[in-house]
Amino acid sequence: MAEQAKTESHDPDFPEAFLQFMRSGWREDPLAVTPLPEVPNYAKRRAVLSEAFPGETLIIPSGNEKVRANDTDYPFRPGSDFFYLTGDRDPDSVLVLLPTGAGHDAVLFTRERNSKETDRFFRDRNGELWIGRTHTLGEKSAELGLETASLGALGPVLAGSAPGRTRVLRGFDVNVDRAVLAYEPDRSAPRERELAWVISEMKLVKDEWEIAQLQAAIDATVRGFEDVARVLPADRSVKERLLEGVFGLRARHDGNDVGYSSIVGSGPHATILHWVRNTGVTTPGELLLMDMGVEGDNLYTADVTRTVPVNGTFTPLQRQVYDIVHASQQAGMDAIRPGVKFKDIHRTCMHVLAEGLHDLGLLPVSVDEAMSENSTVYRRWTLHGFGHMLGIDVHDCSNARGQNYRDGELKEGYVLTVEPGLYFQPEDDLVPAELRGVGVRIEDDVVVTADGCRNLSDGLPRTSAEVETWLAAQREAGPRLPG
Ligand SMILES: [Mn+2]
Repeated sequence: MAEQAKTESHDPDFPEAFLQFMRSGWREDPLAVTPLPEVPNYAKRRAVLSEAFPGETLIIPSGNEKVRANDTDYPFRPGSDFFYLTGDRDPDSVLVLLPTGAGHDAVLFTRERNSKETDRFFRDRNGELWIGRTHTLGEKSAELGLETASLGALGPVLAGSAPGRTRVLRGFDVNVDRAVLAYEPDRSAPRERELAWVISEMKLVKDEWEIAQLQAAIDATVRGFEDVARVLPADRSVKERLLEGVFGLRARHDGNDVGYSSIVGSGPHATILHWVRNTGVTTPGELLLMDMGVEGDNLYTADVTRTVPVNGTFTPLQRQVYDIVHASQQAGMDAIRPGVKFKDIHRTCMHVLAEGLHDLGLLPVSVDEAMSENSTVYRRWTLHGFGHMLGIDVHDCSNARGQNYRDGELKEGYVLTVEPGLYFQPEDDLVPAELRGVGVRIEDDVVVTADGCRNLSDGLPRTSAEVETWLAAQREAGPRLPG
């Protein structure tokens, strides 16, 4: 049964003569494999994790492929924590840290090749004839600097790991979750959460290599925004999806993909925080909000938002709203330095927004009252926080404990977004008609330095005047393709 490769209903049959013919006459060319230059980074991280859990078995899966429809899957992306610790990109792989006297041995359990030795080579949709050459266990080991073993050997390891001395990163691999539950059904959730938060908190401080990865992703994102500006007409409508597609082309060409679904919100769509349907069209005279980020080759992602006037010039009211948001963002950036509380940056940004809302005549109470903890009515128009950590995940470090993130202090090497916004819903009867359907967000990615922060996305304009000049210059330069 194991050798019975799956055949789809639309696949032709396999007559015996054909099977025999396909089983011979193939050459095996050697594959040149060299260790990835970033291997020492992954090893260093595994050593930190090892120290946090002496004597325990740690199980961190890559995750399984997800069905899109019938026999087609979504493009696979490895689990972020797994990738952070291994550099491996394959589905179903599982990193196991096995305790030894002096620490842990790291073993990567991973799929074997469906190479030419069995009919899977040409019959299975995971066969190499279908998907291309994959690595042998030895080749993968050489490339990742990590001991490898066949996925088939994982079961006994899971079954043999000591109850109460094993932790699994759950929710990625159904087979691993099920196997561990089978021998330890009363596993306590806090132990599992501890593994997740330790890894998340390891990721808070980015080293030089990681900052270089983020910078590369952000630089590609800057080029992507330029590409989009160059095809955005000032005097006629185009589909939001044209802009999404142009940016997506840049993301696939210069990086791995987009780091999250691009938000391209024209006019009132700009007030919908996660507008990813992108079914609208641009309208001259309205604003266009674009929240887009390239995920680089090593899976670090940018997260950048710009709001531009489609016809090239802000109206006085659009400019007033834009300038409030910009002032809020600038105040946040000015406040960022090591030792400052994450919550205080939030408060700084929101205070500027609340003052702006007061100036627009919208706040029903004083700025101070609106800012008090038991009011926060200004949030009707600000909706979200000032920003979040950024890394391999667009919302990085999301399992970190509150005391080290939302309630914690910033440290040198943190990378975070600063992204205040103002959003006036089309159906909001508490704002004047001319504000309804206006949404503005400005989002940049900054790294905390010894005495402040550095804006990694300063390749894009931020002030209203700079945005107008930049948009005009891009249009003047004309459309371009990556490459
Ligand atoms: Mn963001």
